[in-house]
Amino acid sequence: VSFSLIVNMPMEIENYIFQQQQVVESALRKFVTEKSKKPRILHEAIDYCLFSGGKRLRPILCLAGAHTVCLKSDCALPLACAVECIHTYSLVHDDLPSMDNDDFRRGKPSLHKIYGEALAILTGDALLALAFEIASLCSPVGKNYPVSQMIWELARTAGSRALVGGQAADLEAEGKEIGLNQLRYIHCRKTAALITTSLRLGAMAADADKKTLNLITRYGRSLGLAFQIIDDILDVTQTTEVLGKSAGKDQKAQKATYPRIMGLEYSKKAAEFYTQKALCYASMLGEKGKLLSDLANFLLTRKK
Ligand code: GRG
Repeated sequence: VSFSLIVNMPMEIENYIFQQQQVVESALRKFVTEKSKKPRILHEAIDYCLFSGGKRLRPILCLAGAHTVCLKSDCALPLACAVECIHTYSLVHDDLPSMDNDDFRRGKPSLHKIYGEALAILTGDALLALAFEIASLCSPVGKNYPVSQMIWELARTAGSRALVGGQAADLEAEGKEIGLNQLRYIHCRKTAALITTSLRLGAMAADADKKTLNLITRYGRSLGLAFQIIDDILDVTQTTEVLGKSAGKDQKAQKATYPRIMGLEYSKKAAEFYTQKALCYASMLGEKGKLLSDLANFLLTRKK
């Protein structure tokens, strides 16, 4: 798949995000429709969750990681689509009755409410496999980071030390009183890891030097923590209708969140603190850090 990703900077961050969303949307469509459409019901389910109004944050960050290194870079597109497939799979499995038991996602019935639990598990499994199939199509611009290294990093991030590990720790903490350190441990794995890897993979595909990659990594960790805290704040401040969250949440074991442990005001300060940290790393990138600073500021003030 080849799309023109040439970005003319400076550009308003909202325009950048909108433009990259379109790029990701068409690339994902292409990757998915290239697949055999049988079994029909499984592919219908894949379409349902992959094209249901996600913000495409992780793929945009992946592309932004590449654009930070080289504005004319379109090499990260398969990786961008791969991280979105992993993110989507994690949401589908997270919504299952045995996990977070959510009936709604993005204002629409969760996948298992429409297709049943068994098919939702299989859809998640298929998306996880699809992520690696798509990622393997990446052709990095240089020789510093072979595709095998990027696939290794993606696998580590999806696995027991990060995404799945964070989810397991989250489930274990359910109904218990946990402290800020444990909450941070969960957030680092459940949220910040995939966000950081998205940025890193984009930068690696564009052949970032070691110093740039290091700063982008630190930026990603802080941005990821800020993103999760903002998500928890929005959960409290936005109406359930706007967020499309399950109205039955109260009947379930409450998950630990920043606002629940520290209160809303402290949580807002924490989100600002981690965003400032991200901004600091972006500024250390000099002129080329502008895109990442704009993205961090945008995410801090997001409303959904
Ligand atoms: C089941 C392996 C497995 C992992 C689940 C992703 C996850 C871990 C749980 C979902 C619940 C949650 C609060 C996750 C933290 C990450 C997060 C804030 C996800 C929502 O991301 P957005 O806002 O989603 O980017 P959209 O809908 O825009 O794609």
